[in-house]
Amino acid sequence: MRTIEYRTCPLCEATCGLELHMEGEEVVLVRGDKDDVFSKGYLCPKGAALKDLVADPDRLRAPLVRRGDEYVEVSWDEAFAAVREGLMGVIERHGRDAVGAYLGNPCAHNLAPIIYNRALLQGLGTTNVFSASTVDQMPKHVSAGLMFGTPISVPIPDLDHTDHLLMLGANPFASNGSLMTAPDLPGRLRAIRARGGRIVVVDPRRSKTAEEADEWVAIRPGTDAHLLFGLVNVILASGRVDLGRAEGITDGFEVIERLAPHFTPEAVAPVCGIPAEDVRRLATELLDARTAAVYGRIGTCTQEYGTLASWLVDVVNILTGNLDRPGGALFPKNAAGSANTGGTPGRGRGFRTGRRHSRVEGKPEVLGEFPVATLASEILTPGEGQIRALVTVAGNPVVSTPDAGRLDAALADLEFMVSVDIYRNETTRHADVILPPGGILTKEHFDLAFYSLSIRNVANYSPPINPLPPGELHEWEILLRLAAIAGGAQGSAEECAGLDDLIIGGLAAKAAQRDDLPTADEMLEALAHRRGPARVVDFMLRTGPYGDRFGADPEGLSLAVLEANPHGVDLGPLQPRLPEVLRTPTGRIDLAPDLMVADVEARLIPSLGAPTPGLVLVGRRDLRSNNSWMHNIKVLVKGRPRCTLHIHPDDAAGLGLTDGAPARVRSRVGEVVLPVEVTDGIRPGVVSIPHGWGHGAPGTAMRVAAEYAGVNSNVLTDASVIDPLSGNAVLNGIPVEVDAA
Ligand SMILES: Nc1nc2c(c(=O)[nH]1)N[C@H]1C(S)=C(S)[C@@H](COP(=O)(O)OP(=O)(O)OC[C@H]3O[C@@H](n4cnc5c(=O)[nH]c(N)nc54)[C@H](O)[C@@H]3O)O[C@H]1N2
Ligand SMILES: Nc1nc2c(c(=O)[nH]1)N[C@H]1C(S)=C(S)[C@@H](COP(=O)(O)OP(=O)(O)OC[C@H]3O[C@@H](n4cnc5c(=O)[nH]c(N)nc54)[C@H](O)[C@@H]3O)O[C@H]1N2
Ligand code: SF4
Ligand SMILES: [Mo]
Repeated sequence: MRTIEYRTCPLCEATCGLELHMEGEEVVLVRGDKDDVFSKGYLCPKGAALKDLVADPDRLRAPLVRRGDEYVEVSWDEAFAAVREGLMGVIERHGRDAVGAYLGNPCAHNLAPIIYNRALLQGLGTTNVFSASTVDQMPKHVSAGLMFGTPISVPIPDLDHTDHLLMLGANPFASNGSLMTAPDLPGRLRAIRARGGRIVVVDPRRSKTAEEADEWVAIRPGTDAHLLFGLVNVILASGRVDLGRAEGITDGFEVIERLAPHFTPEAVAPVCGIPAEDVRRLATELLDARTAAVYGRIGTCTQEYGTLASWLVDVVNILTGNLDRPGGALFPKNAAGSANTGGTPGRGRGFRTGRRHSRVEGKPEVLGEFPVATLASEILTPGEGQIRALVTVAGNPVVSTPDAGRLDAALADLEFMVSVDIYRNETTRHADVILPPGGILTKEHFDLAFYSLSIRNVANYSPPINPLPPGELHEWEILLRLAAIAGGAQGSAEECAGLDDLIIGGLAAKAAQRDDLPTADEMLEALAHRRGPARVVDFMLRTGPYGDRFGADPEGLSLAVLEANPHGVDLGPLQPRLPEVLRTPTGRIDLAPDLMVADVEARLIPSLGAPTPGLVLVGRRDLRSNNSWMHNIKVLVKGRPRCTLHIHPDDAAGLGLTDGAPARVRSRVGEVVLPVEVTDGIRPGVVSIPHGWGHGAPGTAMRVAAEYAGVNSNVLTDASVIDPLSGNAVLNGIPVEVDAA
């Protein structure tokens, strides 16, 4: 008999509602959920392929232990015993900092790691923590943290109401959006133009998004901060500055006034490769628009001036009066667990970095992490604190992080490695033990992370659909059992349950200090029928900004309310939140944080001048990929090869490259050979290779991916250059040489 289940798609940031047609425990059809309050039926090819992902025979279902070159399926007890021996052996021999941890991107898309990774890290007690954040959005966390007080306080374009959108380094027609959660981004972008609005896309490539926009501005890679400061210069010179809702609560305006004269349109034009009159016009358009939003994403983060560019996006939004107003850029109000809805409204501890520095390269800690670009050095450089064991959770750094060849070699050098992962891939093939969590349909889902970045306030909970098959474990159980082991215990089911109780007990005790909530015991009593992530989410919802406060507000949200609303609960469009949203110590916005100003003076101003000639490499995304890990799904990879080198016809002609023929691409650190795709959809002097490919290495077990291997673009990216403020890797603007292979 067919049944229908509803579920939020966990694959990207867009949070689409899926309608899953089930025969027993098998998904036979995936449709967009027309009744979903947010996605209204939208579905992309990846969401449709969820069925194949769940059924993928290569997805691991039992723990694996490596014996020589072979992996053997073992019981969970054996697997955890092997972890205990390996991990504790390294800790006894070399101390806790000898264990590194790497947390990958799906951690943000899954409740278990979002909630329980912290316990794992506490158990490990290491300072050597790394994550995909430093190949992604860390610059935005730093700029948001310094300006507004919490790293998650990112102003989000009011997409459904804006009149003018200036987008830099983002291609939502492929990515479905990032740090801008919205199902059906293509539809929402088209709607801006349909209602008479304007979209300008700044990108070295004429992406699909640029094609669909009113204007494509073909910037030289890595120069967004210069362009944005150029806009600031024009805006200040226009005399039309209007801080809008930021007026009277913003510090540092005079510092911006002092720096801006360096960045005249004429000064930034040659750096950015954009005519000075275009810089003037782009700024004037922002000033003239009734409402406007500037939005920057991965292209603006994964570059040398990533934090400065991320900051200047919001400086421009503020100077044009668009921060915190409908149609501009607003702060979402997440129903659960956001740092800018807790504590004292309008004031907080603020944000700082550099509380410690990494051992080998002396890089500052940011959000408790070190730059993943330095992971290989930390493994390969001898001395006290050298990383000798690694724990990975949902990460594939061998494909996703810079100078991948070196990291690959480094992982082979470890004394012990354990991976919580669903595949044996380029990274986990180095693990001594692989612990696979139960499949997507066996877990509960709630987008704790992305509702803090959403263009609309929404809450949608998906309960587990299928029971856990015998012999499998939930991801949260794996993480807590690892945490227990790392803390010196056995890693038993009882210890896991005990830790889970301890965690919710701690949360309740802290919340009970609020005078609008009942006692901790009363709250725990009300949650007693739940366990694991569901219990924590229920707690966060009920104590959150729309919560029922355990009965005090009977109309308020709880998990039970969401369970009764399988298509989600719409909490309305984004609303102005200044100054309540702030969590800076001053209770004010810092328009010119000291770290930024110092970096402008130390690096940005001196970098004005003629650019270095030569080809540079950027990345790109394809709608049917998801970083490195969905290439094992035939429907998503079949067809024309997508791991190709995009190059402009003039550059191709100059280098004697022809469409379809192989080219060799070399950088300071590595070399790859891949087919050429000649296209005028890229700026001359720039070439592009998508990341996430390079499959089929010995020891991996992803048969389809191996067939469509492609090459690993991060063999070319250089780990020695990072954005100093955030530790973020530079993945775009890499100097390369290209010739026919
Ligand atoms: N289909 C698909 N969707 C995804 C993913 C995926 O792999 N595939 N990954 C997900 C993840 S983890 C993320 S973080 C998001 C990212 O989402 P987006 O930020 O939208 O990422 P991209 O589609 O890579 O678009 C980045 C654009 O930046 C351009 N660019 C490169 N260098 C520069 C530069 O120096 N300046 C400017 N202005 N532009 C530059 C590139 O040409 C590219 O078009 O996508 C998410 N969604
Ligand atoms: N050159 C270049 N490099 C890039 C980028 C770029 O634009 N250009 N983009 C960067 C970005 S934005 C990101 S986010 C990173 C991603 O970097 P990573 O997170 O390191 O890489 P992913 O490819 O997302 O790998 C995800 C891993 O999680 C596993 N996995 C999937 N689902 C689950 C699950 O439910 N539980 C567990 N435990 N494991 C699971 C997969 O098998 C895979 O091993 O890549 C970065 N790398
Ligand atoms: S856009 Fe993202 S959330 Fe929506 S169906 Fe596709 S992968 Fe899933
Ligand atoms: Mo990402």
